[in-house]
Amino acid sequence: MFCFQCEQTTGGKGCTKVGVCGKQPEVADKQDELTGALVGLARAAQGKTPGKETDALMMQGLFATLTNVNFDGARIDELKNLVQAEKEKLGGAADLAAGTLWQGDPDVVSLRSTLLFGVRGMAAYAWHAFVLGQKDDEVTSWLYKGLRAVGEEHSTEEWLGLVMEFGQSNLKCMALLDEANTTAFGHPVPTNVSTTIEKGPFIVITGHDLQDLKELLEKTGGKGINIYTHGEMLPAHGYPELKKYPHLKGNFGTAWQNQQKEFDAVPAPVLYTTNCLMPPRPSYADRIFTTDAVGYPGIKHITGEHGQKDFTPVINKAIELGGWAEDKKLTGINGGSEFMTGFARNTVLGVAGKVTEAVKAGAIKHFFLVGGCDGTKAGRNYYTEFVKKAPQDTIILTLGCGKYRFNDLDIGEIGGLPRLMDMGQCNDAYSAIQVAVALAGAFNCGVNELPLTLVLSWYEQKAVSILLTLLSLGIKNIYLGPTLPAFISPNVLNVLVDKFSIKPTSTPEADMKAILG
Ligand code: FSO
Ligand code: SF4
Repeated sequence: MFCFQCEQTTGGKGCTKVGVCGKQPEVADKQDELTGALVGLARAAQGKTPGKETDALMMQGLFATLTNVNFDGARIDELKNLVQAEKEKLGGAADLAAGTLWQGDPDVVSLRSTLLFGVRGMAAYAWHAFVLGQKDDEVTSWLYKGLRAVGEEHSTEEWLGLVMEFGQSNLKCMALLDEANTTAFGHPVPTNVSTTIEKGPFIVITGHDLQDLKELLEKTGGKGINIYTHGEMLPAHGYPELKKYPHLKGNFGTAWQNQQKEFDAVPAPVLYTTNCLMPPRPSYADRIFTTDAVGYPGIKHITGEHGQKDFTPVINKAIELGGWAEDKKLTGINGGSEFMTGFARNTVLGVAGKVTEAVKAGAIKHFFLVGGCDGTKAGRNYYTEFVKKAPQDTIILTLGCGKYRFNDLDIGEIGGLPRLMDMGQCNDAYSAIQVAVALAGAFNCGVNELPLTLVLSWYEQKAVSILLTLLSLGIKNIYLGPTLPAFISPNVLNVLVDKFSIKPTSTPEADMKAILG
Protein backbone atom coordinates (compact mmCIF):
# COMPACT_ATOMS: atom_id res chain seq x y z
CA MET A 1 0.00 0.00 0.00
CA PHE A 2 0.92 3.61 -0.31
CA CYS A 3 -1.19 6.46 1.04
CA PHE A 4 -0.21 9.98 2.02
CA GLN A 5 -3.50 11.79 1.61
CA CYS A 6 -4.10 12.94 5.18
CA GLU A 7 -2.28 14.95 7.79
CA GLN A 8 -1.57 12.06 10.16
CA THR A 9 0.29 9.99 7.55
CA THR A 10 3.12 7.84 8.92
CA GLY A 11 6.27 9.84 9.68
CA GLY A 12 4.92 12.78 7.67
CA LYS A 13 5.80 10.79 4.53
CA GLY A 14 3.27 8.06 3.76
CA CYS A 15 1.57 4.97 5.19
CA THR A 16 3.09 1.84 3.63
CA LYS A 17 2.33 -1.00 6.04
CA VAL A 18 -1.00 -0.01 7.54
CA GLY A 19 -2.78 3.33 7.82
CA VAL A 20 -2.45 5.41 10.97
CA CYS A 21 -6.21 5.77 10.43
CA GLY A 22 -6.55 1.98 10.68
CA LYS A 23 -6.88 1.37 6.94
CA GLN A 24 -5.58 -2.09 6.06
CA PRO A 25 -3.16 -2.52 3.13
CA GLU A 26 -5.61 -4.57 1.06
CA VAL A 27 -8.28 -1.88 1.44
CA ALA A 28 -5.78 0.82 0.43
CA ASP A 29 -4.92 -1.22 -2.68
CA LYS A 30 -8.61 -1.70 -3.48
CA GLN A 31 -9.16 2.05 -3.14
CA ASP A 32 -6.35 2.64 -5.64
CA GLU A 33 -8.01 0.17 -8.01
CA LEU A 34 -11.33 1.93 -7.54
CA THR A 35 -9.61 5.24 -8.35
CA GLY A 36 -8.09 3.67 -11.48
CA ALA A 37 -11.56 2.44 -12.48
CA LEU A 38 -13.03 5.90 -11.93
CA VAL A 39 -10.35 7.33 -14.24
CA GLY A 40 -11.50 4.69 -16.78
CA LEU A 41 -15.11 5.81 -16.33
CA ALA A 42 -14.10 9.45 -16.80
CA ARG A 43 -12.26 8.51 -19.99
CA ALA A 44 -15.24 6.57 -21.32
CA ALA A 45 -17.51 9.54 -20.57
CA GLN A 46 -15.41 12.01 -22.59
CA GLY A 47 -17.50 13.68 -25.28
CA LYS A 48 -20.68 12.13 -23.91
CA THR A 49 -23.26 13.30 -21.39
CA PRO A 50 -23.33 10.74 -18.60
CA GLY A 51 -26.70 10.21 -16.91
CA LYS A 52 -27.63 11.02 -13.33
CA GLU A 53 -26.88 7.49 -12.17
CA THR A 54 -23.37 7.60 -13.63
CA ASP A 55 -22.77 10.94 -11.92
CA ALA A 56 -24.01 9.52 -8.62
CA LEU A 57 -21.67 6.55 -8.95
CA MET A 58 -18.76 8.85 -9.75
CA MET A 59 -19.44 10.87 -6.57
CA GLN A 60 -19.95 7.82 -4.39
CA GLY A 61 -16.84 6.10 -5.73
CA LEU A 62 -14.69 9.11 -4.97
CA PHE A 63 -16.35 9.68 -1.58
CA ALA A 64 -15.50 6.10 -0.52
CA THR A 65 -11.77 6.84 -0.89
CA LEU A 66 -11.70 9.79 1.53
CA THR A 67 -9.90 9.39 4.83
CA ASN A 68 -11.94 7.74 7.60
CA VAL A 69 -14.92 6.95 5.38
CA ASN A 70 -14.88 3.37 4.16
CA PHE A 71 -12.75 0.56 5.56
CA ASP A 72 -14.84 -2.21 4.01
CA GLY A 73 -12.93 -3.96 1.20
CA ALA A 74 -16.05 -5.79 -0.01
CA ARG A 75 -17.91 -2.49 -0.45
CA ILE A 76 -14.93 -0.95 -2.31
CA ASP A 77 -14.86 -3.97 -4.66
CA GLU A 78 -18.59 -3.68 -5.21
CA LEU A 79 -18.22 -0.01 -6.13
CA LYS A 80 -15.34 -0.81 -8.50
CA ASN A 81 -17.47 -3.45 -10.27
CA LEU A 82 -20.35 -0.99 -10.61
CA VAL A 83 -17.97 1.65 -12.00
CA GLN A 84 -16.53 -0.78 -14.53
CA ALA A 85 -19.99 -1.92 -15.63
CA GLU A 86 -21.03 1.71 -16.08
CA LYS A 87 -17.86 2.35 -18.07
CA GLU A 88 -18.72 -0.48 -20.47
CA LYS A 89 -22.20 0.98 -20.96
CA LEU A 90 -20.51 4.19 -22.10
CA GLY A 91 -18.44 2.30 -24.65
CA GLY A 92 -15.48 1.30 -22.47
CA ALA A 93 -11.97 2.72 -21.94
CA ALA A 94 -8.79 1.63 -20.18
CA ASP A 95 -8.62 1.98 -16.41
CA LEU A 96 -5.59 3.74 -14.99
CA ALA A 97 -3.22 1.11 -13.57
CA ALA A 98 -3.51 1.63 -9.81
CA GLY A 99 0.25 1.56 -9.18
CA THR A 100 0.91 4.50 -11.49
CA LEU A 101 -0.93 6.92 -9.19
CA TRP A 102 2.06 7.37 -6.91
CA GLN A 103 4.91 6.84 -9.39
CA GLY A 104 7.12 9.24 -11.31
CA ASP A 105 8.93 12.50 -10.77
CA PRO A 106 8.28 13.68 -7.18
CA ASP A 107 6.89 17.03 -8.34
CA VAL A 108 4.54 15.36 -10.80
CA VAL A 109 3.38 12.91 -8.12
CA SER A 110 2.86 15.89 -5.83
CA LEU A 111 0.75 17.86 -8.32
CA ARG A 112 -1.18 14.81 -9.50
CA SER A 113 -1.98 13.88 -5.88
CA THR A 114 -2.98 17.44 -5.01
CA LEU A 115 -5.48 17.43 -7.85
CA LEU A 116 -6.77 13.94 -7.04
CA PHE A 117 -7.26 14.69 -3.34
CA GLY A 118 -9.00 17.96 -4.16
CA VAL A 119 -11.35 16.15 -6.54
CA ARG A 120 -12.09 13.56 -3.83
CA GLY A 121 -13.02 16.33 -1.39
CA MET A 122 -15.22 18.09 -3.94
CA ALA A 123 -17.04 14.84 -4.74
CA ALA A 124 -18.18 14.63 -1.11
CA TYR A 125 -19.65 18.13 -1.28
CA ALA A 126 -21.21 17.45 -4.69
CA TRP A 127 -22.83 14.33 -3.25
CA HIS A 128 -24.37 16.21 -0.30
CA ALA A 129 -25.87 18.72 -2.75
CA PHE A 130 -26.98 15.90 -5.07
CA VAL A 131 -29.00 14.11 -2.37
CA LEU A 132 -30.80 17.41 -1.77
CA GLY A 133 -31.72 17.52 -5.46
CA GLN A 134 -29.09 20.07 -6.56
CA LYS A 135 -26.60 19.46 -9.34
CA ASP A 136 -24.39 21.82 -11.33
CA ASP A 137 -23.24 20.32 -14.62
CA GLU A 138 -20.07 22.37 -14.57
CA VAL A 139 -19.15 20.93 -11.17
CA THR A 140 -20.07 17.36 -12.05
CA SER A 141 -18.21 17.46 -15.34
CA TRP A 142 -15.12 18.72 -13.50
CA LEU A 143 -15.08 15.47 -11.49
CA TYR A 144 -14.64 13.63 -14.80
CA LYS A 145 -12.22 16.21 -16.18
CA GLY A 146 -10.12 16.13 -13.02
CA LEU A 147 -9.89 12.35 -13.07
CA ARG A 148 -8.95 12.28 -16.76
CA ALA A 149 -6.23 14.82 -15.98
CA VAL A 150 -4.95 12.60 -13.14
CA GLY A 151 -4.41 9.85 -15.73
CA GLU A 152 -2.51 12.06 -18.20
CA GLU A 153 0.93 13.64 -18.49
CA HIS A 154 1.19 17.42 -18.08
CA SER A 155 3.91 20.04 -17.77
CA THR A 156 4.32 21.68 -14.35
CA GLU A 157 2.57 24.82 -15.64
CA GLU A 158 -0.33 22.75 -16.91
CA TRP A 159 -0.66 20.92 -13.58
CA LEU A 160 -0.68 24.22 -11.70
CA GLY A 161 -3.28 25.56 -14.12
CA LEU A 162 -5.45 22.51 -13.54
CA VAL A 163 -5.14 22.83 -9.78
CA MET A 164 -6.24 26.49 -9.90
CA GLU A 165 -9.09 25.68 -12.30
CA PHE A 166 -10.13 22.95 -9.88
CA GLY A 167 -10.17 25.50 -7.04
CA GLN A 168 -12.67 27.61 -8.97
CA SER A 169 -14.79 24.58 -9.70
CA ASN A 170 -14.83 23.66 -6.02
CA LEU A 171 -15.97 27.20 -5.20
CA LYS A 172 -18.99 26.55 -7.43
CA CYS A 173 -19.50 23.24 -5.68
CA MET A 174 -19.49 24.85 -2.23
CA ALA A 175 -21.91 27.50 -3.53
CA LEU A 176 -24.13 24.69 -4.80
CA LEU A 177 -24.10 22.95 -1.43
CA ASP A 178 -24.81 26.23 0.35
CA GLU A 179 -27.79 26.71 -1.96
CA ALA A 180 -28.92 23.12 -1.41
CA ASN A 181 -28.66 23.37 2.39
CA THR A 182 -30.32 26.76 2.71
CA THR A 183 -33.10 25.83 0.28
CA ALA A 184 -33.84 22.61 2.13
CA PHE A 185 -33.29 23.75 5.72
CA GLY A 186 -33.40 27.58 5.69
CA HIS A 187 -30.63 30.02 6.60
CA PRO A 188 -28.91 29.19 9.90
CA VAL A 189 -29.65 31.47 12.83
CA PRO A 190 -27.53 31.91 15.97
CA THR A 191 -28.34 29.05 18.32
CA ASN A 192 -27.05 27.93 21.70
CA VAL A 193 -26.49 24.20 21.82
CA SER A 194 -26.49 22.34 25.11
CA THR A 195 -23.91 19.67 25.97
CA THR A 196 -26.17 18.03 28.57
CA ILE A 197 -27.73 14.70 27.62
CA GLU A 198 -31.25 14.34 28.97
CA LYS A 199 -32.28 11.11 30.62
CA GLY A 200 -33.93 8.43 28.49
CA PRO A 201 -33.24 6.86 25.09
CA PHE A 202 -31.18 8.84 22.61
CA ILE A 203 -29.29 8.55 19.33
CA VAL A 204 -26.01 10.27 18.46
CA ILE A 205 -25.63 11.23 14.79
CA THR A 206 -22.28 12.27 13.35
CA GLY A 207 -20.84 13.31 10.00
CA HIS A 208 -22.00 15.99 7.58
CA ASP A 209 -25.20 14.67 6.00
CA LEU A 210 -28.00 17.00 7.10
CA GLN A 211 -30.55 15.08 5.04
CA ASP A 212 -29.83 11.91 7.02
CA LEU A 213 -30.38 13.91 10.20
CA LYS A 214 -33.70 15.23 8.91
CA GLU A 215 -34.90 11.74 8.00
CA LEU A 216 -33.82 10.39 11.39
CA LEU A 217 -35.64 13.25 13.14
CA GLU A 218 -38.79 12.47 11.19
CA LYS A 219 -38.62 8.76 11.94
CA THR A 220 -38.00 9.26 15.66
CA GLY A 221 -40.69 11.91 16.21
CA GLY A 222 -43.07 11.06 19.07
CA LYS A 223 -41.12 7.95 20.04
CA GLY A 224 -39.55 9.36 23.20
CA ILE A 225 -36.06 9.24 21.67
CA ASN A 226 -33.85 12.32 21.73
CA ILE A 227 -31.31 13.12 19.02
CA TYR A 228 -27.86 14.58 19.69
CA THR A 229 -25.40 15.79 17.07
CA HIS A 230 -21.71 14.98 17.20
CA GLY A 231 -18.65 16.34 15.36
CA GLU A 232 -19.46 18.11 12.09
CA MET A 233 -23.22 17.68 12.64
CA LEU A 234 -23.23 20.42 15.32
CA PRO A 235 -24.11 23.29 12.91
CA ALA A 236 -27.38 21.48 12.08
CA HIS A 237 -28.86 23.13 15.20
CA GLY A 238 -28.79 26.51 13.46
CA TYR A 239 -31.01 25.50 10.52
CA PRO A 240 -34.71 26.43 11.04
CA GLU A 241 -36.00 23.30 9.30
CA LEU A 242 -33.94 21.09 11.61
CA LYS A 243 -34.10 23.02 14.88
CA LYS A 244 -37.92 22.92 14.73
CA TYR A 245 -37.85 19.28 15.86
CA PRO A 246 -38.20 19.39 19.66
CA HIS A 247 -36.30 16.13 20.11
CA LEU A 248 -33.13 17.55 18.48
CA LYS A 249 -31.80 18.30 21.92
CA GLY A 250 -28.13 19.13 21.87
CA ASN A 251 -24.63 17.99 21.02
CA PHE A 252 -22.77 14.98 22.33
CA GLY A 253 -18.99 15.06 22.65
CA THR A 254 -16.44 16.89 20.57
CA ALA A 255 -14.39 16.28 17.42
CA TRP A 256 -13.83 12.98 15.61
CA GLN A 257 -10.47 12.05 17.10
CA ASN A 258 -11.98 11.75 20.58
CA GLN A 259 -14.65 9.23 19.56
CA GLN A 260 -12.98 6.08 20.86
CA LYS A 261 -12.88 7.63 24.33
CA GLU A 262 -16.22 9.44 24.14
CA PHE A 263 -18.34 6.58 22.71
CA ASP A 264 -17.16 4.09 25.31
CA ALA A 265 -19.83 3.22 27.90
CA VAL A 266 -22.54 5.39 26.35
CA PRO A 267 -26.01 3.79 26.54
CA ALA A 268 -26.99 4.86 23.02
CA PRO A 269 -26.35 4.03 19.36
CA VAL A 270 -24.24 6.23 17.06
CA LEU A 271 -25.06 6.74 13.38
CA TYR A 272 -22.17 7.71 11.07
CA THR A 273 -23.31 9.56 7.96
CA THR A 274 -19.83 10.51 6.62
CA ASN A 275 -16.27 10.79 7.88
CA CYS A 276 -14.67 10.70 10.31
CA LEU A 277 -15.02 7.06 11.39
CA MET A 278 -12.24 5.53 13.49
CA PRO A 279 -11.89 1.76 13.92
CA PRO A 280 -14.57 1.01 16.51
CA ARG A 281 -13.49 -0.42 19.86
CA PRO A 282 -15.16 -3.71 20.88
CA SER A 283 -16.74 -1.88 23.83
CA TYR A 284 -19.09 0.02 21.51
CA ALA A 285 -18.85 -1.70 18.08
CA ASP A 286 -22.25 -3.37 18.54
CA ARG A 287 -24.06 -0.05 18.85
CA ILE A 288 -22.67 1.88 15.94
CA PHE A 289 -24.24 2.08 12.51
CA THR A 290 -22.98 3.40 9.20
CA THR A 291 -24.89 4.66 6.19
CA ASP A 292 -24.21 5.97 2.69
CA ALA A 293 -20.50 6.19 1.77
CA VAL A 294 -19.36 5.07 5.23
CA GLY A 295 -18.49 1.46 5.96
CA TYR A 296 -16.52 -0.78 8.28
CA PRO A 297 -16.33 -4.58 8.19
CA GLY A 298 -18.75 -6.14 10.68
CA ILE A 299 -20.55 -2.87 11.43
CA LYS A 300 -24.26 -2.69 10.65
CA HIS A 301 -24.95 -0.60 7.56
CA ILE A 302 -28.20 1.25 6.93
CA THR A 303 -28.85 0.80 3.22
CA GLY A 304 -31.16 2.55 0.82
CA GLU A 305 -31.22 5.87 -0.93
CA HIS A 306 -32.01 9.07 0.90
CA GLY A 307 -35.74 9.18 1.54
CA GLN A 308 -35.97 5.40 1.69
CA LYS A 309 -33.63 4.52 4.52
CA ASP A 310 -34.90 2.26 7.23
CA PHE A 311 -33.49 3.46 10.54
CA THR A 312 -35.43 0.83 12.55
CA PRO A 313 -32.27 -0.99 13.76
CA VAL A 314 -30.86 2.29 15.15
CA ILE A 315 -34.17 3.19 16.77
CA ASN A 316 -34.54 -0.27 18.31
CA LYS A 317 -31.01 -0.06 19.66
CA ALA A 318 -31.76 3.30 21.28
CA ILE A 319 -34.84 1.83 22.99
CA GLU A 320 -32.97 -1.32 24.04
CA LEU A 321 -30.08 0.67 25.58
CA GLY A 322 -32.44 3.18 27.15
CA GLY A 323 -30.02 6.07 27.67
CA TRP A 324 -28.97 7.38 31.07
CA ALA A 325 -31.32 7.22 34.07
CA GLU A 326 -30.59 10.86 34.96
CA ASP A 327 -29.60 13.90 32.94
CA LYS A 328 -25.88 13.71 32.22
CA LYS A 329 -23.94 16.94 32.25
CA LEU A 330 -21.13 16.77 29.70
CA THR A 331 -18.87 19.64 28.70
CA GLY A 332 -16.71 20.91 25.86
CA ILE A 333 -12.93 20.53 25.96
CA ASN A 334 -12.41 23.60 28.15
CA GLY A 335 -15.25 22.78 30.55
CA GLY A 336 -17.95 24.95 28.94
CA SER A 337 -21.51 23.64 28.82
CA GLU A 338 -22.73 25.30 25.61
CA PHE A 339 -21.70 25.73 22.01
CA MET A 340 -22.98 28.62 19.91
CA THR A 341 -23.48 28.00 16.19
CA GLY A 342 -25.47 29.43 13.27
CA PHE A 343 -23.30 32.35 12.12
CA ALA A 344 -23.43 31.50 8.45
CA ARG A 345 -23.26 34.20 5.77
CA ASN A 346 -26.88 35.35 6.06
CA THR A 347 -26.57 36.15 9.76
CA VAL A 348 -23.13 37.75 9.50
CA LEU A 349 -24.01 39.78 6.41
CA GLY A 350 -27.20 40.82 8.22
CA VAL A 351 -25.01 42.71 10.70
CA ALA A 352 -22.47 43.86 8.10
CA GLY A 353 -23.28 47.52 8.75
CA LYS A 354 -22.61 47.10 12.45
CA VAL A 355 -19.37 45.25 11.70
CA THR A 356 -18.02 47.88 9.28
CA GLU A 357 -18.92 50.66 11.72
CA ALA A 358 -17.10 48.82 14.51
CA VAL A 359 -14.02 48.48 12.28
CA LYS A 360 -14.13 52.16 11.28
CA ALA A 361 -14.51 53.21 14.93
CA GLY A 362 -11.51 51.04 15.88
CA ALA A 363 -13.56 48.70 18.12
CA ILE A 364 -12.66 45.75 15.86
CA LYS A 365 -9.01 45.72 14.85
CA HIS A 366 -8.69 42.35 13.16
CA PHE A 367 -10.64 39.27 12.03
CA PHE A 368 -9.26 35.76 12.21
CA LEU A 369 -10.74 32.77 10.47
CA VAL A 370 -9.52 29.94 12.69
CA GLY A 371 -11.02 27.00 10.89
CA GLY A 372 -10.61 23.55 9.47
CA CYS A 373 -10.28 20.04 10.77
CA ASP A 374 -9.22 18.60 14.06
CA GLY A 375 -6.89 15.65 14.49
CA THR A 376 -4.85 13.69 16.96
CA LYS A 377 -1.55 15.60 17.03
CA ALA A 378 -0.65 17.31 20.30
CA GLY A 379 0.42 20.39 18.27
CA ARG A 380 -3.23 21.09 17.56
CA ASN A 381 -3.40 22.87 20.93
CA TYR A 382 -1.98 25.70 18.83
CA TYR A 383 -5.52 26.60 17.78
CA THR A 384 -6.85 26.76 21.36
CA GLU A 385 -3.94 28.91 22.41
CA PHE A 386 -4.26 31.11 19.35
CA VAL A 387 -7.90 31.89 20.14
CA LYS A 388 -7.14 32.46 23.82
CA LYS A 389 -4.33 34.86 22.90
CA ALA A 390 -6.31 36.82 20.33
CA PRO A 391 -6.72 40.39 21.70
CA GLN A 392 -10.13 41.57 22.92
CA ASP A 393 -10.58 43.84 19.90
CA THR A 394 -10.46 40.91 17.45
CA ILE A 395 -13.22 38.68 16.07
CA ILE A 396 -12.78 34.94 15.51
CA LEU A 397 -14.76 33.26 12.75
CA THR A 398 -14.60 29.49 12.75
CA LEU A 399 -15.84 26.40 10.88
CA GLY A 400 -15.10 22.70 10.58
CA CYS A 401 -14.45 20.29 13.43
CA GLY A 402 -11.27 22.07 14.58
CA LYS A 403 -13.50 24.52 16.50
CA TYR A 404 -14.09 22.02 19.32
CA ARG A 405 -10.68 23.07 20.59
CA PHE A 406 -12.21 26.39 21.68
CA ASN A 407 -15.96 26.59 20.94
CA ASP A 408 -16.96 26.24 24.59
CA LEU A 409 -14.85 29.23 25.63
CA ASP A 410 -16.65 32.45 26.50
CA ILE A 411 -14.45 35.08 24.89
CA GLY A 412 -16.95 37.89 25.16
CA GLU A 413 -18.51 40.38 22.77
CA ILE A 414 -17.72 43.55 20.88
CA GLY A 415 -20.63 45.98 20.75
CA GLY A 416 -23.18 43.19 20.99
CA LEU A 417 -21.40 40.95 18.46
CA PRO A 418 -20.01 37.71 19.87
CA ARG A 419 -16.24 37.57 19.41
CA LEU A 420 -16.47 33.89 18.41
CA MET A 421 -18.78 33.04 15.52
CA ASP A 422 -19.24 29.49 14.25
CA MET A 423 -20.06 29.60 10.55
CA GLY A 424 -20.73 25.86 10.25
CA GLN A 425 -19.16 22.80 8.67
CA CYS A 426 -15.95 22.83 6.65
CA ASN A 427 -17.95 23.34 3.43
CA ASP A 428 -19.34 26.53 4.96
CA ALA A 429 -15.98 28.03 4.10
CA TYR A 430 -18.22 29.32 1.33
CA SER A 431 -19.95 31.53 3.92
CA ALA A 432 -16.58 32.82 5.10
CA ILE A 433 -15.58 33.64 1.53
CA GLN A 434 -18.84 35.52 0.98
CA VAL A 435 -18.32 37.52 4.17
CA ALA A 436 -14.72 38.35 3.19
CA VAL A 437 -15.82 39.48 -0.27
CA ALA A 438 -18.59 41.64 1.24
CA LEU A 439 -16.18 43.23 3.73
CA ALA A 440 -13.72 43.94 0.91
CA GLY A 441 -16.57 45.59 -0.98
CA ALA A 442 -17.53 47.69 2.05
CA PHE A 443 -13.97 48.89 2.51
CA ASN A 444 -13.34 49.24 -1.19
CA CYS A 445 -10.24 47.05 -1.11
CA GLY A 446 -9.15 43.55 -2.06
CA VAL A 447 -9.60 40.57 0.31
CA ASN A 448 -5.82 40.51 0.87
CA GLU A 449 -5.94 44.12 2.08
CA LEU A 450 -8.56 43.40 4.76
CA PRO A 451 -7.60 43.15 8.43
CA LEU A 452 -8.29 39.43 8.09
CA THR A 453 -5.99 36.44 8.54
CA LEU A 454 -6.82 32.82 7.80
CA VAL A 455 -5.34 30.38 10.29
CA LEU A 456 -6.27 26.96 9.01
CA SER A 457 -5.95 23.43 10.30
CA TRP A 458 -6.17 20.63 7.78
CA TYR A 459 -6.66 16.92 8.11
CA GLU A 460 -8.26 15.31 5.09
CA GLN A 461 -9.21 15.85 1.44
CA LYS A 462 -12.15 18.20 1.91
CA ALA A 463 -9.75 20.61 3.56
CA VAL A 464 -7.45 20.18 0.55
CA SER A 465 -10.26 21.16 -1.83
CA ILE A 466 -11.05 24.25 0.26
CA LEU A 467 -7.42 25.31 0.44
CA LEU A 468 -7.17 25.08 -3.35
CA THR A 469 -10.30 27.24 -3.68
CA LEU A 470 -8.82 29.89 -1.39
CA LEU A 471 -5.60 29.89 -3.44
CA SER A 472 -7.53 30.06 -6.71
CA LEU A 473 -9.18 33.21 -5.32
CA GLY A 474 -5.72 34.70 -4.88
CA ILE A 475 -5.91 34.71 -1.07
CA LYS A 476 -2.44 35.15 0.38
CA ASN A 477 -0.66 34.76 3.72
CA ILE A 478 -2.66 31.76 4.89
CA TYR A 479 -1.25 30.14 8.02
CA LEU A 480 -1.49 26.36 7.60
CA GLY A 481 -0.94 23.68 10.23
CA PRO A 482 -0.35 21.68 12.24
CA THR A 483 2.04 20.27 9.60
CA LEU A 484 2.26 20.77 5.87
CA PRO A 485 0.86 18.05 3.57
CA ALA A 486 3.25 15.18 2.86
CA PHE A 487 2.10 15.22 -0.75
CA ILE A 488 3.44 18.74 -1.30
CA SER A 489 7.00 18.28 -2.62
CA PRO A 490 9.67 20.87 -1.71
CA ASN A 491 9.52 22.40 -5.21
CA VAL A 492 5.73 22.64 -5.18
CA LEU A 493 5.90 24.19 -1.72
CA ASN A 494 8.33 26.81 -3.09
CA VAL A 495 5.79 27.71 -5.75
CA LEU A 496 3.03 28.02 -3.13
CA VAL A 497 5.22 30.17 -0.91
CA ASP A 498 6.33 32.37 -3.83
CA LYS A 499 2.88 32.84 -5.29
CA PHE A 500 0.69 32.81 -2.20
CA SER A 501 3.02 33.38 0.76
CA ILE A 502 1.60 30.29 2.48
CA LYS A 503 3.05 30.05 5.96
CA PRO A 504 3.38 26.98 8.16
CA THR A 505 2.07 27.71 11.66
CA SER A 506 4.84 28.22 14.24
CA THR A 507 3.78 29.19 17.77
CA PRO A 508 0.61 31.11 18.62
CA GLU A 509 2.70 33.91 20.15
CA ALA A 510 5.05 34.30 17.19
CA ASP A 511 2.29 34.06 14.59
CA MET A 512 0.04 36.51 16.45
CA LYS A 513 2.94 38.96 16.70
CA ALA A 514 3.75 38.59 13.00
CA ILE A 515 0.11 39.20 12.08
CA LEU A 516 -0.73 42.05 14.43
CA GLY A 517 2.74 43.58 14.68
FE1 FSO B 1 -13.63 17.31 10.36
FE2 FSO B 1 -13.51 14.75 9.47
FE3 FSO B 1 -15.05 18.93 8.27
FE4 FSO B 1 -13.29 16.63 7.66
S1 FSO B 1 -15.04 15.57 10.81
S2 FSO B 1 -12.05 16.25 9.46
S3 FSO B 1 -12.40 18.23 6.45
O1 FSO B 1 -14.04 14.91 7.69
O2 FSO B 1 -15.02 17.36 7.58
O3 FSO B 1 -13.75 19.18 9.64
FE1 SF4 C 1 -2.35 6.96 6.23
FE2 SF4 C 1 -4.06 9.03 6.18
FE3 SF4 C 1 -3.92 7.33 4.14
FE4 SF4 C 1 -4.99 6.57 6.46
S1 SF4 C 1 -5.78 8.13 5.02
S2 SF4 C 1 -3.60 5.38 5.20
S3 SF4 C 1 -3.64 7.64 7.90
S4 SF4 C 1 -2.31 8.73 4.84
